[in-house]
Amino acid sequence: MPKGRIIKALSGFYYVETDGHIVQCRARGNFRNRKITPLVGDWVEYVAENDTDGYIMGIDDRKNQLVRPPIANVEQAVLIFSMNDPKFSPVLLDRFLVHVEANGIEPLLCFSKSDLRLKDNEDELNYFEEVYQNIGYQIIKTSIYHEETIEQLRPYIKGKVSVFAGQSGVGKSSLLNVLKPGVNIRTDVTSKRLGRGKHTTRHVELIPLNEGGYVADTPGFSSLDFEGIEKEELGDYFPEIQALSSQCKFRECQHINEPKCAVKASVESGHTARERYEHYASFHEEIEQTKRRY
Ligand SMILES: Nc1nc2c(ncn2[C@@H]2O[C@H](COP(=O)(O)OP(=O)(O)OP(=O)(O)O)[C@@H](O)[C@H]2O)c(=O)[nH]1
Ligand SMILES: [Mg+2]
Ligand SMILES: [Zn+2]
Repeated sequence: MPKGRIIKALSGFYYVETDGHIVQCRARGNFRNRKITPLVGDWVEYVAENDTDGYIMGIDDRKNQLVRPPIANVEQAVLIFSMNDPKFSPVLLDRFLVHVEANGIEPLLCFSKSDLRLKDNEDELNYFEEVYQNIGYQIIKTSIYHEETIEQLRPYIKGKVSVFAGQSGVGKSSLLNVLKPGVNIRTDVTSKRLGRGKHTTRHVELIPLNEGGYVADTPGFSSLDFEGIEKEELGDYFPEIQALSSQCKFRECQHINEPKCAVKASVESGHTARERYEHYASFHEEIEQTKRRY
């Protein structure tokens, strides 16, 4: 049976790329009895009815699978956060980072719309840049109006399967449009009143790059819950907290109320960013509250 990769899913159809051409498929295989739905990024086996249409019969095991955005076999998550319009949100960035870390996917931080950087949030942005760099995250700053910033991003996405994630209006589709001139993905002005995007992109799609590799453009969203993540494992998804946890007095330390906690000591001495710790504590609380409700 021929094989290919799903690069787009829309209204019950799966667009399977194989040897540079696309076969439009419906799902038919017995994976449906196992309640598995094909995802963009899946490697599938299909039967072709003709050159352009076919049926998906089987899905290969996935290396990983993101729920939001729904996509499989991702090698890198590019977390796009605009410096302005919508306003830079470190707490939302940490939410995304927890999900990416929990899925074992390599993150790349992209601070977009650098041309809109304001004088009055300059200090805040510089501060967070240093915080994330100290943890070991790579940061790229981009503006679709400055070609040299796009050239800086290019080597990081070449040859890989990357997903562009971030809230609506941060410029995910716009970045793809400049990375691959001619793709003409719809973008829209962010709503003035809310300072948020209008959810212009409505489906997940893998775009093949000329230099090799794929980028998944995805619809933005502004909330992300911690379903499937236990509070006991949350610390593992903050690399700097994870690194300190072996020095806490208690082996199962959650770094909340325990005495002799190396993480809290590190926050007090200024070695661990307080904001990151606060986000950790509030996510921890949120997971606990959600559990209690059921
Ligand atoms: N000034 C400036 N504006 C940008 C930049 N990148 C994108 N924009 C604008 O931001 C708005 C939203 O861009 P989109 O690319 O649609 O954002 P998106 O992240 O794809 O949004 P959704 O599809 O809704 O998730 C558009 O008006 C873009 O022109 C940038 O680097 N600088
Ligand atoms: Mg978009
Ligand atoms: Zn601790």
